[in-house]
Amino acid sequence: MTTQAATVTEWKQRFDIDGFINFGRVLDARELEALGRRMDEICAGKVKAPRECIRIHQGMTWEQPDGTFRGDAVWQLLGLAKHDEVFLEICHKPLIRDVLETLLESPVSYWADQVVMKNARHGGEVPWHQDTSYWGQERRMTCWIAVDDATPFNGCMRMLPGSHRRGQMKFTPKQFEGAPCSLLETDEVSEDTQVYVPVRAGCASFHHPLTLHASSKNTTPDRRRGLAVTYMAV
Ligand SMILES: O=C(O)CCC(=O)C(=O)O
Repeated sequence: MTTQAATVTEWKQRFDIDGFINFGRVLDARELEALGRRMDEICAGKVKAPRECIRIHQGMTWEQPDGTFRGDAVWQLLGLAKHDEVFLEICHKPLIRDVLETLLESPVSYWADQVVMKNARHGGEVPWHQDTSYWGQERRMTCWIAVDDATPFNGCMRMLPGSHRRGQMKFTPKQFEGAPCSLLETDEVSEDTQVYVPVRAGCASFHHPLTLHASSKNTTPDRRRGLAVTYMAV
């Protein structure tokens, strides 16, 4: 695979050192447009999705008295590849699978997907965490696709390079503004060595499940949507 600037061996070396890579483009213009549109249709209640896939910002009401839906009240979309053909196609894209197989050094199968909406002006913080705090230590890996440009201003991810080699750290469930559930936070993270991982719309980063990462609130007028697709080694 030499589709991006670096060869597959170079990506793997970078990944082993840092615990993440900022890979570049994974969606073409048609796929990006279709994904963004489908998210909006689901958030606006125009395309139906199972209610359990839609998590609402705490303190906001999604279903309005006049029967319409307030799109920016959606905090997260979960597991849509099991219900929606647009999500299904993207989550099973061969390029994404190829990169994950290279990084995990194993055949992989789809496990989960989630959209973190980070709506304009009230998109919430995601605290420092390792994905293994949620899943345990299984061999899984996430591809995070930007649907809008993710920047240091609107809440792109921040990562601690090399933190995947520190093993599982302690974490505590905490309540964060806007989140409809508690989020797991790892304390004692020194941000001195953090790096911002800005990702252009249609591009993706990949991160190891032990890599410490976080993202800040979005206080800008531009939303920042991201689709995280997780695969497991089989
Ligand atoms: O989208 C975000 O800001 C955070 C996503 C995240 O933590 C993840 O994909 O593991």
